[in-house]
Amino acid sequence: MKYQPTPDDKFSFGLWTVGWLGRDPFGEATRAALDPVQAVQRLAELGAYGVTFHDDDLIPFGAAQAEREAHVKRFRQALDATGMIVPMATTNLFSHPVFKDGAFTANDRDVRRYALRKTMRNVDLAAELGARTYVAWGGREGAESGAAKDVRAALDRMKEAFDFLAEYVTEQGYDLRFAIEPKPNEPRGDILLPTVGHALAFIDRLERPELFGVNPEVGHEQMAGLNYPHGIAQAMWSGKLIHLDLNGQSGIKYDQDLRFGAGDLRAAFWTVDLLETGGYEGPRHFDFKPPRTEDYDGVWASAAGCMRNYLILRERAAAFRADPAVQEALRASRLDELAQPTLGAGETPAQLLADPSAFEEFDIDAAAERGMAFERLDQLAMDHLLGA
Ligand code: 3MF
Ligand code: MG
Ligand code: MG
Repeated sequence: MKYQPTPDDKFSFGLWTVGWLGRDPFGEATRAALDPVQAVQRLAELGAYGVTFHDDDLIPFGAAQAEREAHVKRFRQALDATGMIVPMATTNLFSHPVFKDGAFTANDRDVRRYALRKTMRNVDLAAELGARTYVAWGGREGAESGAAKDVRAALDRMKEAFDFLAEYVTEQGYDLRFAIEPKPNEPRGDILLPTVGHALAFIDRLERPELFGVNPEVGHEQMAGLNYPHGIAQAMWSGKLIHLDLNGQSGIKYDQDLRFGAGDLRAAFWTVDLLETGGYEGPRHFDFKPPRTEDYDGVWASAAGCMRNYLILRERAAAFRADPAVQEALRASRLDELAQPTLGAGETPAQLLADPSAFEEFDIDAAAERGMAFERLDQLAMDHLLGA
């Protein structure tokens, strides 16, 4: 069947996505709780290969040890029965009121120490379940007002936390890397590490940067008015795209978490084109919220839609790249020239200064007049995207 996902497609979903009950700042839950075991079974039936979780999605906050073990055991049995894997896990450092001022950067030191312990505990479980990526979204690491947070001190505490956790996984011998997930705001007025660029720069200041990458989410970059494909392209260029959160967003507003393909469809097309041609081999992970208008039939239709849209876009992007008219248009837009180094091999400043064709004899007016032919190229992309 066409557009039928298989485990080879590496589609994964967070337990908190299909398990979102529809509670929002203005209204109560519209759906009854979903058993994680049922989520695993349904996602496997739909063609996903993996499931991800926050500690509290799997084991209710504050559960006693015996209860904890029972939850993990049932989950593990569901994984074994379905062949689903856990490519990634993460910590909930945002729901409980104790994290109201953050976790790794909370002003209260005891809260920071508790956040580290909560994370270490779930890192252990992640490693036990075979996860290779540990996501860190610092949703409450931020502020609503100026003096409330000393940002430089908070970044010191953030670095301290991540250096410590990297030390811990190294000491334990876990094959696990951390992926920092940027977001500009919501639930805090302003969140630290608001964009992919901020996160990449932060990682460079860590003691073991090789153990870190980013987990960019479509909607989070778009909430900041940024171009998601450009963001993940820079993460790839830095060797730091180790995981990602695919979903949909319509412009600069609250975090919509629409199913992948909804919202900015053109950005979704370029995202798939980049992932499929750029050598990304990680999970195609969906972090979306089935709208609260939906019952559970609607939830599964929404989850299936994420995968279906990815597969349709994969087909359309491949057809775009294979089209001889597109290849011709790419040449007309001189993409092949962009791929050429600006300088000759080993060319020195003195040699460039001695090249009159680069300056003295350069026909500036002729170069300024040359059209770039981008509109024809983009219309070809549009034709492929629309199936014209
Ligand atoms: C919030 C998010 C988070 C993160 C998650 C880590 C609750 O906007 O995107 O989802 O993705 O905490 O994976
Ligand atoms: Mg989101
Ligand atoms: Mg996310």
